[in-house]
Amino acid sequence: MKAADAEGGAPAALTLVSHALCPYVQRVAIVLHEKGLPFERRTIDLARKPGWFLAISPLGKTPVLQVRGESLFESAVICEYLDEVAMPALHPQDPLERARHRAWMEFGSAVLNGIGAFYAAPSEAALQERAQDLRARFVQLEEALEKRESAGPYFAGAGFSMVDAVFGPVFRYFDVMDALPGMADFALWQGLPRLARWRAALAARASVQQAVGADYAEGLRAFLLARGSALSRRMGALSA
Ligand SMILES: N[C@@H](CCC(=O)N[C@@H](CS)C(=O)NCC(=O)O)C(=O)O
Repeated sequence: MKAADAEGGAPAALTLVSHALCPYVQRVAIVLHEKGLPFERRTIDLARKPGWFLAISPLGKTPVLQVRGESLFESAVICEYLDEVAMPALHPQDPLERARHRAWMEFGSAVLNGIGAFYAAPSEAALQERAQDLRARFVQLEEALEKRESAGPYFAGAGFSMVDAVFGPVFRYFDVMDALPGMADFALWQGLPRLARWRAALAARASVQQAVGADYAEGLRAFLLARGSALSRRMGALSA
């Protein structure tokens, strides 16, 4: 069933106002793909926000989803809207279970903040601390996966859910960052088999793959190198 079947009408022409690297944009792109909803992208440069973008994005952030003349902002809200108007449902039916999933989506946003703090860490000491913070989050995730009743491979078992749409972009950072100098020393993924399996399943999912362009890895490396951070200096030392 497509959006046209849902109460409230089809979100006919959809435009996703995007930034090429934004993980919050990616989660919306993943949900759109999972629901088979065609959409156009309008990619902006967040370093030079155009006036038309500031006029439709109250917080000046991507993503914005344009739907029938309305501009929706905040990725979680956009994802919830899409789940209400188009099948398949990516949230569980049971309200308690749905609330639990929403809480883990929020956890995913906290991990994204942790990744931002890691790549922006100004000193080696801060980088070490931020790596430990990330590692602690990953251990929490492994424990959450361990408590599941199913074997996976996704967050809630065999079916793809909204939590998966949030974590696909989280894990994608590490497809680039794992290869950076000294990353292995942080042992971020060590001894976390359920998390590794979840990450691999998300990386193989078509909706997750299509959420970024072919130049994503190159773009992310350039972005990280330009941060002026401890991680940038490690990267610069390698390419010097
Ligand atoms: N809570 C927002 C976060 C979105 C966000 O932080 N977007 C970043 C890019 S990934 C942004 O637009 N930053 C520009 C800025 O803050 O000026 C959401 O979930 O949509």
